[in-house]
Amino acid sequence: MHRRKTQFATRVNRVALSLERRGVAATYEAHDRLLANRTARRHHARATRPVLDEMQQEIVDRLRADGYALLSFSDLFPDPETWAPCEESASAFIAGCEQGVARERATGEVASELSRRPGKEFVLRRYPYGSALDIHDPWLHLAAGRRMLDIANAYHGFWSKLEYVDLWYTPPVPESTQRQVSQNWHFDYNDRHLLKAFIYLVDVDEETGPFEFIPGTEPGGKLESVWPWRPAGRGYPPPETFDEEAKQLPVKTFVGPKQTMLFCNTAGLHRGGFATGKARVLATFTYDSPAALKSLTQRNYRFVTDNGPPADPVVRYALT
Ligand SMILES: O=C(O)CCC(=O)C(=O)O
Repeated sequence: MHRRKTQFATRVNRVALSLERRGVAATYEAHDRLLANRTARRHHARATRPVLDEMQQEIVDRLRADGYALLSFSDLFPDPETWAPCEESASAFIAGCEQGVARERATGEVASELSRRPGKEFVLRRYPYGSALDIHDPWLHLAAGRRMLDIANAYHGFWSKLEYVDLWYTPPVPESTQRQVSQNWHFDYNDRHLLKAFIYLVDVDEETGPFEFIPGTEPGGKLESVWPWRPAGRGYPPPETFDEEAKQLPVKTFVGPKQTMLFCNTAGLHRGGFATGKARVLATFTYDSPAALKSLTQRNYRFVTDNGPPADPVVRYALT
């Protein structure tokens, strides 16, 4: 009797979960087509369009053609003054992670100052959910600056939201370790309009868990039918079969020196962070649509300000 009740409860849970997922997906679609994203598109269409310089335009063109654009930080930000505060913050983060990881290895105990998210413990994060960030934080300052936002908005065709700002430190694991979650091929299910920026904060080679992407698998891309995007959908093709299939596809593996910068539409298939030789460290920003924030995702930070909201409406829209 108990067993039957348990099986029944499991079935009810599964049905409830599936209904909830369908409800969330329907809310997303309504906001994408009719509500929040329509407003964001209208803002973009009505406001004076920023004039993109050659580099910004090239990034947008490459994103439209291939779903990604690879460059060096200094291609987009030639002034070394832009990098200086980022370097300082990155060095402090790396030093803290190295100390914490060394202590964990020595004591076998978890270092409580290292921030990990349940389900993805292999990544150490600079900003746990709910972190209060102001515009003086070097990464928020960079991510919410017009040089970055104008690229995101031109690519999306609407005023984007800045959903996520973080630094990730991924310590190496033995090669025999099984890949976990985002180390496997997947698409991000939380928006079809996704743009992520990654900046490598160390040199990344094949053994440092490089980011990988299959160009064309993003929504609207030539290969989108390989594993079609769905809101709240099955983001992970089964690795047992797909890892072999991927070998026939035009996989891009982004190895590169420190300050390599990559823009990518991660609604297409990607994976990364399987570091086996040395730790991978990067900065990552996500630009998405208001529909995603209304239904499928939430910001990892709280924007705080003493001087009222930012005066520039594009920046204000991205942060609030
Ligand atoms: O860690 C990586 O390289 C993969 C990241 C990823 O899956 C994502 O940002 O959506």
